[in-house]
Amino acid sequence: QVGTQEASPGTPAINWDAYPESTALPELLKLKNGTTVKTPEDWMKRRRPELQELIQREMFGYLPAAQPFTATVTKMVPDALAGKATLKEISLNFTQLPPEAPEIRLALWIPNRHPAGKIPVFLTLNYCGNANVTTDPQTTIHTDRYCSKKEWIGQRGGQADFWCVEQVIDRGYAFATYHESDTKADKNEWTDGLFPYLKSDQVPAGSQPATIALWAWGLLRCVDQLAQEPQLDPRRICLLGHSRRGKTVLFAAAMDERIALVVPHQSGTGGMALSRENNQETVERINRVFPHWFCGEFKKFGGNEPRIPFDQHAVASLVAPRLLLDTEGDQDAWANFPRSLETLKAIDPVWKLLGKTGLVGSGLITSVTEIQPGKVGELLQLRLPEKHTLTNEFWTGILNYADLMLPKSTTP
Ligand code: GTR
Repeated sequence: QVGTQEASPGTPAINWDAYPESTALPELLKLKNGTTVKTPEDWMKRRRPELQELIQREMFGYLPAAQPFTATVTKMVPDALAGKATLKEISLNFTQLPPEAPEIRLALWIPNRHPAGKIPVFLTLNYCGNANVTTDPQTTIHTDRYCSKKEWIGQRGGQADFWCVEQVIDRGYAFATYHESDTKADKNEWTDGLFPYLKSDQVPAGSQPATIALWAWGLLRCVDQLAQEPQLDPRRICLLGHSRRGKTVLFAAAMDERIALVVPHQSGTGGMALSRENNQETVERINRVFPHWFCGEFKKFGGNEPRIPFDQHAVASLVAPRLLLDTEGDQDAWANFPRSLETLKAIDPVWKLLGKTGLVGSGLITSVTEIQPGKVGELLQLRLPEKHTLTNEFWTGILNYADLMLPKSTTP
């Protein structure tokens, strides 16, 4: 059972010899066999797969393999958002899973006015249903999925000010989203969503995909679909998630090179913030309060952080050489932005090894006007005077950064 903290009677004790203690961050540019990583090929072909294996086995659980699906457009609204966008609601039905396995309901708004060429897209994971992300009266409301905020179930636009979909559309980007409970409810129960269908007998109980891995899997199936959408640019697929969903998008981008830009917004512990010397949310606390987010193996590290054979810099390093924008609020008591900036510093050598700029200067900016050519690299922390939330000012920074740093448009 994923999320079980107690070893059942008869389970052998953890062999701590395999997890030597180190208060220093484990080295990124060294293979398991001790050889130094010297070339981009050493990194991409050898070290990256080693780290992907490690973070899945010990933290997130193994990401299930992709599944084929049929994509059915269940609704098409050419004049959504007061005529600014075309809304496409697409249902992803997994053809090799039993028919009772849930579908993923992807909502996609494509700007009706945009620069020539293929359109970049932001894909997000939402808390409480697609109708909650905008006040657009045309989005279908679903009430059959779990949401911890009961007042949002069946309600429209509860988080419209947070997702700022119109702002994204006005800037010429498409916006896509799915409700996390399509894949897994945010609770320590394992009978709903896709877990019953995606768990594998080949994987040890302690490394079954936990909630964050299942959410990430759903995002990557949405990417499968977005990459096929004729108007969208498959080279400019961006992922954004907040907090627990920030942890999720970081893991998804670490596992899949199709993501051009990832924005783990205020992702904190288990996301961009290092677990070692984390004086805000400890691994012990996150495992205790949210036992379903990470796999069973991760439980042993609560109070034993120096024994984690990697740290969050290893997760973030897997995004190299792509774009990683770490957005933080300086009044956010959860996300530990100083320890997230340390992660950026620790991974910078990987971008440099791959011939990229990585960090420019300290890597920290505190205003969106600082996003200028030559002033920012593929790695950046944008820290605004905000709390634990997403605002239009963050979106302005994110979209300015995307305009500047994403590859130029592919011709239609
Ligand atoms: C907190 C949790 C954080 C963060 C946050 C959120 O309670 O401890 O790690 O994920 O929730 O998702 O808003």
